Amino acid sequence: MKKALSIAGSDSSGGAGIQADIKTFAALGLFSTSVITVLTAQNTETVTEIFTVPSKFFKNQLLTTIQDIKPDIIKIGVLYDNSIIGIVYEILNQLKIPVVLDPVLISGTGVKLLKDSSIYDFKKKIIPLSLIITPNLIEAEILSGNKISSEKEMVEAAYKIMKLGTQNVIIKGGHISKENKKIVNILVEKNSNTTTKIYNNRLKIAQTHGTGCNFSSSLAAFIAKGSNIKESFFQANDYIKDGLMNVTKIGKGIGVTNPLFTLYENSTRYNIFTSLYRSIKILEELKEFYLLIPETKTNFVYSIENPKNLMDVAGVLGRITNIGSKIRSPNVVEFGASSHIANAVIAANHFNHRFRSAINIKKDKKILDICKANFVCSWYSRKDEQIENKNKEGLTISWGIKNAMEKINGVEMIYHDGDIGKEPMILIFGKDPIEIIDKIKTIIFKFNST
Ligand code: PXL
Repeated sequence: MKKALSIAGSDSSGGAGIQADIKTFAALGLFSTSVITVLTAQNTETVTEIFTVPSKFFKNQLLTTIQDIKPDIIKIGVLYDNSIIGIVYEILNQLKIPVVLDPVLISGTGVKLLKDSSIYDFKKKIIPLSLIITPNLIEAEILSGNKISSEKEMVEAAYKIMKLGTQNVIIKGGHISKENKKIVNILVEKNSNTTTKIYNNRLKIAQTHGTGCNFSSSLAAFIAKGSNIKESFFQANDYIKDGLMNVTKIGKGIGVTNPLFTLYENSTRYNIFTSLYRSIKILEELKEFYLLIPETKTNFVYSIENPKNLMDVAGVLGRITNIGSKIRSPNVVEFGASSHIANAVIAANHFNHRFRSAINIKKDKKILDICKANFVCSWYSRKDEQIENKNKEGLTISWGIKNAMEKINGVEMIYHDGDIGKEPMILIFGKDPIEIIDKIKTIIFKFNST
């Protein structure tokens, strides 16, 4: 396992600083050690106090940690004053470990995180230690002494910062004029003397907290895992994009980027996928399930929380069918595989967030009577639907589910009588596929005993 060392400040509000670094490193599969420079008392609106860790203790933290756990990469964030800068220089100068330097000068809420009187030492001692430095536009202006208002000026400033002794410079263009639809991030590499630009669409986010920390620690993680500088630049850019598209409002002030979003998203989708797949296998073994399969066959779906579109819902690619009493299902489960039943679960979830799974079964008198006797059932009739709805794919089902859910409290199943070319159907909803299977088992049991 690759090991990272973060030398940074603690952000009591959890979105930036060492807390952000540890989350990012952990999310990307690295072990993270952390040596704290300052403790900040802050929330999403302001920083009320900064406490510098006493020099002697800071030095001891750093030495004790690295004497045992040798990092593959070091990431530096807030250094705050000359006492910390001096110790970091003294120790890191003797190591041959790549350093990613995030020159944190000001907090997202506008509070200075490097004293003005320390900028000189920072430039002289810390920048030359770094393999790469990642200022935003404001930091790049301060470090280069240039005003930056264009891409050309970003590149010029990057070269000027490089002259301070670093090997590579990334300037993040997020703070450039709000009129620009695209945001450009620029990498300048000393070895190859190349400039690389990445253009991102500007997202509709006012301001964020922690984005810089997450960007530089993800960059450090990708470098530690073996990517070269250019590749790491692209990887960190994409990683941050996911975080930025999922900014969370945790307090009254600015939102925080979530470095764990992609990790959660992937593991959630994997769990949904395997749970649905296993449940289909259980269904195949249910002896009399074939009695419930309609002519147009069955789909079985399971969605992420708050599904918004078909790609948020896993389903069977094709349908679950029967040949006589034998159940056959294609062995493929995919997100986006179902449209009709997936739209039903999206609509049902809108109404009741508990519902994330659904299946369709045959509607005949006996089955419907069993459902009505044992579950809360509602219905919709396509005759009540507006004509313009009927011609739009997906709208009928969304309209029908809403219509049925509004009629009765606590609906678990919805049926309809079909229409020309539409088979009558019963839809069963549940929180997960296991709950659906329990309902199916009840129906089969009652079917056999009546
Ligand atoms: O995002 C920069 C940053 C880094 N480190 C600490 C911070 C902040 C911003 O507020 O508080 C400790």
